[in-house]
Amino acid sequence: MPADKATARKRFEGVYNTVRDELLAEFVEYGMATEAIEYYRRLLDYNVPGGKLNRGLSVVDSVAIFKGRDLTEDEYVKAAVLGWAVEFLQAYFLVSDDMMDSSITRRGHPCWYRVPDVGLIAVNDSFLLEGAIYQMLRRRFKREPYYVDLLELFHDVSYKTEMGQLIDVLTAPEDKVDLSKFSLERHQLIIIYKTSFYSFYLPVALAMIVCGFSVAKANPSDPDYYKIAESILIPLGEYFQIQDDYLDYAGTPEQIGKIGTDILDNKCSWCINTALTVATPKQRAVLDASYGRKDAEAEARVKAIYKEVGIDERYAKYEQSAYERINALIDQVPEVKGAGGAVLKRDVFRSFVEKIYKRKK
Ligand code: GPP
Ligand code: MG
Ligand code: MG
Ligand code: MG
Repeated sequence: MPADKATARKRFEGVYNTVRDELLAEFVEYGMATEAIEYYRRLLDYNVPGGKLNRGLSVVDSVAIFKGRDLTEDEYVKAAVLGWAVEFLQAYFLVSDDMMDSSITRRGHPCWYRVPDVGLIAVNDSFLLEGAIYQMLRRRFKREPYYVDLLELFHDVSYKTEMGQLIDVLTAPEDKVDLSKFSLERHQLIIIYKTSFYSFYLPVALAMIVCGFSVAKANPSDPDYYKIAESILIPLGEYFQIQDDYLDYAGTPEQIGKIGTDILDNKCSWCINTALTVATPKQRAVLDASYGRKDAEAEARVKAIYKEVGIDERYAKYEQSAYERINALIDQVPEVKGAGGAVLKRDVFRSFVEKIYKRKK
């Protein structure tokens, strides 16, 4: 990792320690039992830091790009707390997603629900992770004129992600494999809702709110900056989730920090949908008989068909075309001044693309 990136990460992680200590201090103030305080600390440290931190760091980076200068200490801490709020949201989703997906490992460690003494308590733990977001926001932003905008954004994006998770799991019933239910259109709907809004739109929209892009238009003729941002960040999120789907099949556990479960779990993933569009009747019969079965040999047969139909080459082609298409969209962003004086800079979007292009984890 380049030195400046490592320094940025360190500084950002310093704010996590502050936030965690404030949350723990609240537990003390509420008179929580010592064992609950210790459990809560373990829950936070196990699940919140330790990821790639792309989403959280993007809030800080986006605020700095919008402002076009170094941030003051107060501006930095505010942006970093919002970044950590996104990371808490992600932790909340991942703790529950891993239970729903029966996953084994996450970030190179057992999934939280599989840690001894945790089990189904992880359901409540995920609620605590979500609740912590609103404690953090209240402490730092209650007096800001945009406080309600922040709350509404978190609520709205959470709801959309939960809708996405709903169609993800409904399209992947454990006991009824029916590949005719799958399609690239269904896949697109799932990934826009389950991933794009919270992973890409949310960090930039948060930065926009603190930089003074008004949520309500001052004049009807003003451009809708949030819609412009969404029109780039949603396709970018689709690209990111297609990478996630591909790496679930092609990545090693050492590389991606998790063991892929999409084939076993009957998931409506980009790989199976792409294979279905080109499979011969014979290959299709193997997929019908082997997909979504909790059985390593059946999984290997599906992977063999993926190889036969050239998934790796198809993915490389997809990745290149997505990269070019998204860059062309970014070229069209109008870099004009918003009502608060901030400019919707193209570099905010470009820095995202560069963070994920050809990622291997
Ligand atoms: C990623 O899906 C989507 C989420 C983590 C959103 C979950 C939303 C909830 C409301 C729980 P995934 O299952 O492909 O992710 P991974 O591969 O990391 O398990
Ligand atoms: Mg999952
Ligand atoms: Mg999932
Ligand atoms: Mg996945």
